[in-house]
Amino acid sequence: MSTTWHVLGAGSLGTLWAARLARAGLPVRLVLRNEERLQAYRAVGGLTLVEQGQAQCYPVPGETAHSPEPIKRLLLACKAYDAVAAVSSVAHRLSADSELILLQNGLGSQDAVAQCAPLARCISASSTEGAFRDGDWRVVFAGHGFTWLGDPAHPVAPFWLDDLAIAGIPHEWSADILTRLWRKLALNCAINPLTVLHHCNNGGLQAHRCEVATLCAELTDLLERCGQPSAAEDLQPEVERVIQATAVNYSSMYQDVSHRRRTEISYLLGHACKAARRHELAVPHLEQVRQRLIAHLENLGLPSD
Ligand code: NAD
Ligand code: KPL
Repeated sequence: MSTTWHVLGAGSLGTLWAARLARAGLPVRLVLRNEERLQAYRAVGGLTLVEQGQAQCYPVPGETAHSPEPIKRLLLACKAYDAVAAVSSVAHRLSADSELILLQNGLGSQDAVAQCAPLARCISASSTEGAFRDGDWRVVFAGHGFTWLGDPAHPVAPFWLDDLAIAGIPHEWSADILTRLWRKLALNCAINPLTVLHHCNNGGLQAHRCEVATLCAELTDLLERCGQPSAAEDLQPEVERVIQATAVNYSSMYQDVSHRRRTEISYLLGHACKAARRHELAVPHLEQVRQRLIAHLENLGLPSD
């Protein structure tokens, strides 16, 4: 009998993973926030995944964090700022042979989660897949991509990667997951805040090349100082390539702000600036962009942490 995948966070990525695992016949259970959400979910009867315009409902069983069964494999699919509270809510169900797969973008939440679940194995993930919610319990698979998974503490790949292959989730085990997370963080720091501040899509940053280049130079120094030289390599040309390749898209931070959702600023630019302070590295432009972004969010009445 396969180990059950408990998916905590029935949002965009959580639904995308849960639906594909369930479709492959693997045991999946959704962990919902409270009894009220569980009743609402049960009334609908399942998660709907929309792919190429086709909607399909998957009746994945739901439960709350208070359910008594132990959790062996937990896919943590909430935002970075919710990760610690979400894991704490199921901490009593975890043990030394539990494994946590952390889908959060940015850096900082992974270490915080590991501290509040010290016995469990924590596997970090970095994903370029894209999905968004177009209703309660309903998610649109918007962009095919890839997910890298890795465990900085133990390089050995877990056997359950086979489940991902069976479920058609494109993935690879990465011996240098931290490098991947830092590289993605740097890309997000060079692009996302500026799209919010200049109120433009990614392509709009082609009119702000100097500003992007200045941030890339500081991010390159920072990555090197943090012991991540591979993540620093050719950062600026890659940022320019991403801007060009995704010119018509709006960055995830832009979309969060335009939908009046809390951003993950503390786990992106906030984490970068904090690391720079720890290494006594001056990053005046990154710090200035962070301050401008905080002021912008406060002006809009959105959380700035
Ligand atoms: P989301 O907001 O769509 O979903 C998060 C879900 O977690 C929400 O349904 C929320 O209610 C739930 N949640 C939060 N705390 C909870 C708790 N304590 N108990 C139960 N449920 C709880 O977020 P998302 O877009 O799926 O993003 C998740 C992470 O993946 C983020 O860090 C994001 O940056 C990253 N990511 C997202 C995408 C994407 O396309 N959506 C792509 C790459 C990376
Ligand atoms: O990942 C992104 C995002 O919008 O979050 C890209 C497209 C790389 C822009 O930073």
